[in-house]
Amino acid sequence: MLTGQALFVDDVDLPNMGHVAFVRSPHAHATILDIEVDDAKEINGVIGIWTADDLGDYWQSGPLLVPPPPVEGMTFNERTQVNLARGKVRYVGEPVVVIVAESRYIAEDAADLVYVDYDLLDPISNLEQAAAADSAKIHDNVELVNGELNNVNAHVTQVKGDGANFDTIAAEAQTVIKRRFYYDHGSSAPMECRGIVADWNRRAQKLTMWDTTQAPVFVRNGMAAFLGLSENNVRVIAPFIGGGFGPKIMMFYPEEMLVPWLSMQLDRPIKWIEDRAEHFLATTNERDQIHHAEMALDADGRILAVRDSFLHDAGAYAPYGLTIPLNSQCTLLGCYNVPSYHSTFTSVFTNKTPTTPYRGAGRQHGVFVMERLLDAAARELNIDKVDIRRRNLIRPEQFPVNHEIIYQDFGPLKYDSGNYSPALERAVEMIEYDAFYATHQPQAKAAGRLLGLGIVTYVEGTGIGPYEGSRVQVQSNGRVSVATGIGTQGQGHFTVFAQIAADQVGCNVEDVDVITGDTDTFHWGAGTFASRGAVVAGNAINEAAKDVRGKILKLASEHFEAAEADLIVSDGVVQVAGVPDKVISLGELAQMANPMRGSVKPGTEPGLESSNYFGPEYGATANGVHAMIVELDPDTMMLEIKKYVVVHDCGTVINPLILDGQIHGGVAQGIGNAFYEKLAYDDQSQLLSGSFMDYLLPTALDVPTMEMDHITTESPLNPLGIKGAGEAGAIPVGPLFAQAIEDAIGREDVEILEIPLSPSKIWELTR
Ligand code: MCN
Repeated sequence: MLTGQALFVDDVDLPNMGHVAFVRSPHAHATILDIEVDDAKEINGVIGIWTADDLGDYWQSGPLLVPPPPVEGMTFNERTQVNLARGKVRYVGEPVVVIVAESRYIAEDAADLVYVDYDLLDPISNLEQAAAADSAKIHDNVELVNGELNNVNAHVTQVKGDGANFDTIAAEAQTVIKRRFYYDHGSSAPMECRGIVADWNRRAQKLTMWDTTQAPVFVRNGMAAFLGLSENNVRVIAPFIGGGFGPKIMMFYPEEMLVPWLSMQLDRPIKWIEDRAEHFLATTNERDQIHHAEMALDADGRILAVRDSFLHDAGAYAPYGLTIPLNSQCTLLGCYNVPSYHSTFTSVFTNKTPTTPYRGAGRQHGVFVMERLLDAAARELNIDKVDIRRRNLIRPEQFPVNHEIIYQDFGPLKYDSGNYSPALERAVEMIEYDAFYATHQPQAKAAGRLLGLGIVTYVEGTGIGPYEGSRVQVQSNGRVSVATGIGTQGQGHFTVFAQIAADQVGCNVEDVDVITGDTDTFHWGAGTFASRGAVVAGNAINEAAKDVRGKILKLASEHFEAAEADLIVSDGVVQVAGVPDKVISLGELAQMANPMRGSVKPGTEPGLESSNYFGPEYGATANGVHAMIVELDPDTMMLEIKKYVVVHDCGTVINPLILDGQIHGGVAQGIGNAFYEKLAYDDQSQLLSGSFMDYLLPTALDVPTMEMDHITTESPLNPLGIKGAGEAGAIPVGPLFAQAIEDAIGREDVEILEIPLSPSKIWELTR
């Protein structure tokens, strides 16, 4: 990758390839009166132009990706995205016309000559406005919920314990903390935007698709179904990808649906590469939520009950389902004993780009609410902020913990295992909590400097099913190949999966070749999301490699006429213990397992090969603590991170270097989301920060060196004892910033209830 030799989608260059440009809506909410394409068709080099009317039945989108959870009494209005807008546009950037030309230049020129006549409707740019009973309707036939909530995608209530009686509990509590919280939109901003090349080979009746997807098997299955092909006649390759971070799981984007269809229509390869401006408008993003949350506590600061009601912004369509708000609802409970919980969310349609999971996938919203409520309670009850957390942590003997509500995998929200207190105490020690408050902060204050400390905890539900699979094979040259169905976006899967296979088989890690993200190489699986690769694909590889090891031992024991127990497999050779000349390489054994003379006996198979699968009973819960010290410039409110500490528990660590890299990356994104980045919309739902001139990503200068430590609490749910880690860095950074900045400002009347922050936001708050 670093030398530019890796294959990215834009590197795929096929003979006779047509290039796509889209005409996208410049308006957030409008009726389409007329579309005029004749002038565009006149341009030399234009191959074809399609509007929704030209697509026949294909104008409508595919099915919902994740169906609604089985929560009793919920409302769910399914509105998936259409492939090209017909009659109405619902967000800026929605595709209206698709053009194929001999080059992208020609296609873009033609796009300029397409005239669309719009009649403007009231755009809905804000969540509370969208939900108001008298607001404009974004979709037809979406009835008011409870006679008052408009534009509802979903309305879901989940209750734990005595949560329904929150008012009674609150009446007897020492204190009740009640706040409104706001978490704004953000973009995942990968280095590489989306891209698709599709090549329909009529003679072979085979569609090959290179796609920047995180879920190649799902895309293969979906495209086969939409195009009326067998799954074996579609090959989806997810090559190297410049970052996925969630939005590249989304199926099916209109572009993903249309490019293969166009290849079949035109009988030639078709390519579409998303540019950055399109990415800001047309790739899903995440974040907008407004919470009204309450926490009842006793005099010792123990949580008695929490009640939360929140609005979640689905955007103009909700093709993905309810993963984000469900994650917010579930992750809010965090590391704490919350005996009673009442949570309602209303996912509403707005005239904005659809929202789908982005690293953390709604978990950070829940953590923000919980940690901020605890901070406010600590202040009110005059309890130290670490103490209030200590008093509420779930204890090791309480696991497994069943929270009684439904999680994103549709099973009950259960924590499999954990040891939360040592992680908190280690972070307290590493950030030098006591010394900070005894010495550093008072000294700084005396010198007119604003130093603040933040310390927050979180859980991350990881490693959910349904399953992944793997095929492990010893090749006749002695190399071991591993194939799995998930895609890779930079998580280091090639290394860690090789480690797992090498450990099991008994070879060197350099002798393992890993293939991910090619549906012709491995047929089954789900994809890379929800920090599940290590747990689910990792354990599938472990199982398949175990089988292969069994075959190696069996064959070698026959060959040497020695008991399997006397064989040692390591460094790619099998040896009879204590007999140095009885040694054979794995390559030679693989050749013997594929006989050119004699036969493979009934009930046995050729080769040293196995496919195996792993599906966890439910997700493994990782946890952690982030702590940081910041200094605020009192004149500019610019912030400097003096120290950043992460203590993390993801069970068995496969590769400490990769794990640290994952956490660095997550924290960097968390810092961006907490302090720099914001998808700012005006009241017409026009994006104001749609380029990197305005959408501010943190750079290496803004992201601090991190000090890290790991606690290991193995998950009982998988043989390797792993929990996922891919999103952990990003999850608790918002409340961490809020707490540390509040602490630096050090005024009773300044409380931070929204994310993202910025110097100007802090300035406003302090004035
Ligand atoms: N790992 C480990 N030991 C553990 C847990 C994980 O060594 N106990 C390693 C894994 O083997 C893997 C990596 O850490 O190499 C991440 O593992 P895991 O938590 O299973 O996450 P996934 O492999 O499922 O990756 C998805 C996750 C998600 S959901 C997002 S979003 C995200 C992330 O990974 N997107 C990323 N990290 C990313 N990193 C890069 N470079 N690019 C992205 O798009």
